[in-house]
Amino acid sequence: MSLNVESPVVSTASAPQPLRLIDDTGHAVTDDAGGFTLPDPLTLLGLYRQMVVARRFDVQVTALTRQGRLATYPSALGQEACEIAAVASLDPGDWLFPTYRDSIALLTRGVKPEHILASFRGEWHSGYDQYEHRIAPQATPLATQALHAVGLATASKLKRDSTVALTLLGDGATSEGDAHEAFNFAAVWQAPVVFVVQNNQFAISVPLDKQMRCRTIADKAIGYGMPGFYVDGNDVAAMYAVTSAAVDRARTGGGPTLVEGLTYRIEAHTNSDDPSRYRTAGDVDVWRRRDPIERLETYLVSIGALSDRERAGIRDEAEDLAAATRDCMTLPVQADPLELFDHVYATPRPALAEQRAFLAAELAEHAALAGHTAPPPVSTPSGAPA
Ligand SMILES: Cc1ncc(C[n+]2csc(CCOP(=O)(O)OP(=O)(O)O)c2C)c(N)n1
Ligand SMILES: [Mg+2]
Repeated sequence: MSLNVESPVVSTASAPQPLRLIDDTGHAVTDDAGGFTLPDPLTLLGLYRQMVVARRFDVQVTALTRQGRLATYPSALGQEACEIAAVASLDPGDWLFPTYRDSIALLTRGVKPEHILASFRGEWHSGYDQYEHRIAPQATPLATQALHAVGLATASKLKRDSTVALTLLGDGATSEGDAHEAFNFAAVWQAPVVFVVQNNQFAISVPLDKQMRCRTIADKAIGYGMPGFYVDGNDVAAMYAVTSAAVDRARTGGGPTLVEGLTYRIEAHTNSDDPSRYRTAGDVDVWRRRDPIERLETYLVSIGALSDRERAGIRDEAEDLAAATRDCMTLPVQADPLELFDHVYATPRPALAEQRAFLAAELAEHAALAGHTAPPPVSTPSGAPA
């Protein structure tokens, strides 16, 4: 029997059109949009501001990796509509369960750049106060955060409070067992949780059609017994309308929803990936032309809701944030290498204790060679002095 992994996708029906409220040319969609309506201009202006600021942060952090000042950063360039709409749908008391890709979601929820970058600088995993921001640590093991979100949502339901959990997942993550368990438990327990799948069409180098054979990820919701929405993930108006409705539904006892945002990862998977090995510059250009920010900008200008002065003000705000982001790279990294062994087991295992002792001896030896009595100065992940 052949696994037939290279055969083309056999779909029983053609892919549907994603739900959208503003099309890629910046015009309001007049056809039926599944009962969803355009958010008011003030809400859209707020989303526009957050997207512009978030993109500036993202571009700045990517630049820091290219300068060798930051070891790694998974960019969300092009995915701002999904990220910002998801965060904007939540109340301050709700919980967000993000991935490594979702730093701009953290930023939009009020986490400071230096606290976001703590983990990318190798300082500490999750450098922000999770309880203050109600944001779980950015998950690197795929889809694990979806189960955590269902757990929190189920607890919220049992306690009869009104907290909703929203989790961001990648398209690739939906192939993980954890995602299926999360979807199933959420539906069976009618947990107040929203799954926002950012279908950026790649799991590193693997395109979506090499890892699933159904039309859309949203279709999968049917199998679990929850509503699923296939949305234009570069249309922030549609993403916001759908995720807000899903959050409201969860809060009022309606159970979970799966929202798929069809978008595109414009940058490499991370700065250590070379995407030219698996996609062409032409493919990327097609999606650059569907830019979520330009689309909303065109619409807002056309209805007179965005003036040149407002645009300049937002740009200044974004530049200030970029400067603050650069500045935080000069802060010393407060990392103690021996912390690596903490919080692994409640009672340290002998093998780990041995490794810890080995590292401690090595650090002491380096300190002695460098003429220090204390541990050597900590350097940034790129090796440059902090
Ligand atoms: C459980 C697990 N398996 C494999 C990996 C390695 N890995 C890191 S990112 C990635 C691709 C994920 O793709 P997707 O879910 O689409 O998210 P994206 O990076 O596109 O945002 C893989 C396979 C991992 N982090 N966790
Ligand atoms: Mg992906």
